[in-house]
Amino acid sequence: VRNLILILGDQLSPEMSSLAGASADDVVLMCEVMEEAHYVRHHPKKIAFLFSAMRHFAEDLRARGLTVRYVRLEDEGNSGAFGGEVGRAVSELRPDRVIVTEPGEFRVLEMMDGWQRAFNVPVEIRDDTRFLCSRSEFAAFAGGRRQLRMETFYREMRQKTRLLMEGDAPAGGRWNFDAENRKPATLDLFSQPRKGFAPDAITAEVLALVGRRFGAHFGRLEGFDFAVTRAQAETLRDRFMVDHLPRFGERQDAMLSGDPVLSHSLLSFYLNAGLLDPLDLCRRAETVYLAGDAPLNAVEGFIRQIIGWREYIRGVYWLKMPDYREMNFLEADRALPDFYWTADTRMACLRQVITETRDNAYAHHIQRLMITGNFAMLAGVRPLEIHQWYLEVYADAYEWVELPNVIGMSQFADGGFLGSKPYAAGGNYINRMSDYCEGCAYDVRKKTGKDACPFNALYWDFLDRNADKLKGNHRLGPVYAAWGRMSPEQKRETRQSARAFLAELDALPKTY
Ligand code: FAD
Ligand code: DLZ
Ligand code: SF4
Repeated sequence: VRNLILILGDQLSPEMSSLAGASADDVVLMCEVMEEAHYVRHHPKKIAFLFSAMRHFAEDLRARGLTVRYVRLEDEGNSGAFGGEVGRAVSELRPDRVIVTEPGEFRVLEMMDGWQRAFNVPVEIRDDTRFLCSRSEFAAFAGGRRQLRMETFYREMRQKTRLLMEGDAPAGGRWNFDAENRKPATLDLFSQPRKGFAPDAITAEVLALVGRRFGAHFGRLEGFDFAVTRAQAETLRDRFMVDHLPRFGERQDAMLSGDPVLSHSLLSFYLNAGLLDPLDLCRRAETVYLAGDAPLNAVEGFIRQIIGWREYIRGVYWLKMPDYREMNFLEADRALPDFYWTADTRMACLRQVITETRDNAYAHHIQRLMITGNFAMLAGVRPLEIHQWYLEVYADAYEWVELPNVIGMSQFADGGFLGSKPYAAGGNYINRMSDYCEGCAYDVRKKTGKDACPFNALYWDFLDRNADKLKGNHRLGPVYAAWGRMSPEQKRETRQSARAFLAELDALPKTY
């Protein structure tokens, strides 16, 4: 055997750099390993999705004439780890070298760095060319700056890709149309039902396996209807372009019980696993705009999420790891409340988002940022614990994308390296952007007291508690001024309400 090419579960693209130049003299190794499914207790739908997509991809590679060594989870001899499987394949096949594409997690890259020595074979680690901005290009962009801003990076990516450009100027004369994208929740936002796929024989076998081996993990396996092949993911992509993209922008920040997706694309599972190509997706969205079938604010917003946020987040991850994982700028030290695992809370917003997360292994951006993320930050939950939760519960979660979104964007645990201010909000914001408060045991209009919305007192208490760290942030100037204008009595009541609520939270039993 000439080359042993390792393909990981989130590298399911025919264009993978590790596959460039592959021929019949090579062997492609794919393996289902306990270590990956267990290092955090992933949602069963995520495991089922990846195992089924991996098995389908192996069939595609075989159809291309490649030899695939596919190790199933319960195959005899499965060592249960990437290293063990590479070692086993090297000793049986004696390849001239091992080829991989760089992984999405620092943890896995560290393993790979040890293989050359451990298995006495050259190991070639290639760049992941699915991303527009390589790790070294991002490092050059970041330079030695203490703070980065996505907007600056995004403009460079627009120029690099030429997406939505008219000569050197952005289409429509502006780079960013977000100001038009903050429509609150109204019932006319309900979106078309999403297409799902009935399990085929491969998926049915995987579902039985996952139910048997991972049934105790948080999350429902029932109702699994994800795309598991490139062709199926492309069907979803094409439907999104017609049914949802035109309204993508205006409802981006809204949340409605009964519609967990609204006009979001629901494509992150497939982008991150390699079933869809990010640049191709953006080009298609641009074509819809150029044909006059979707407005610029929608298409620019969608493209910005992908060539802007997604690339920027990845850049920050590789720039800052491994220290980034441990960051805790606000010195938060509360355990993650049990209801993140049970949805058993009287707060309707959290109950709704956690229930949807359990059922679908999905929540959209504002739910992740302004409900579960916002609450954890206001309550002072340890960043590492909430990071672990996000990594476990969403089917699109890999550390490269999940960690900076949690540590940086949602918990402000990096002290403002990635974003300019904490995404903190009280009940007013949630009430404006969602219909959750209507069904809540708490009163969103009340600021303090036992039946007041807990987000209200927690919001001010968070700012007060962290004043020494946050007061200097110029974007928070107006809110600190408003806090300063409150009477001593109001302040005392607010602090008391927040403390009483947090004490109740700490007293809740642990069941998960
Ligand atoms: P859409 O709203 O349709 O957006 C289109 C695409 O843009 C997404 O598919 C995604 O690829 C990309 N995108 C949008 N926002 C971001 C972002 N902030 N970072 C990276 N890519 C983005 N995204 C993940 O893919 N995996 C995660 O584990 C993850 N964890 C998150 C945790 C927190 C606390 C927050 C606030 C955000 C997280 N995100 C994560 C980003 C974002 O919420 C999801 O990408 C998005 O909700 C996926 O749903 P969608 O495909 O319907 O997105
Ligand atoms: C998430 C995951 C799971 C649950 N299982 C596997 C697996 O058995 N085999 C595999 O190749 N990949 C799996 N993955 C995805 C990996 O965790 C992912 O490729 C690495 O974390 C690098 O991003
Ligand atoms: Fe959430 Fe407060 Fe609204 Fe209840 S009242 S749903 S706790 S924001």
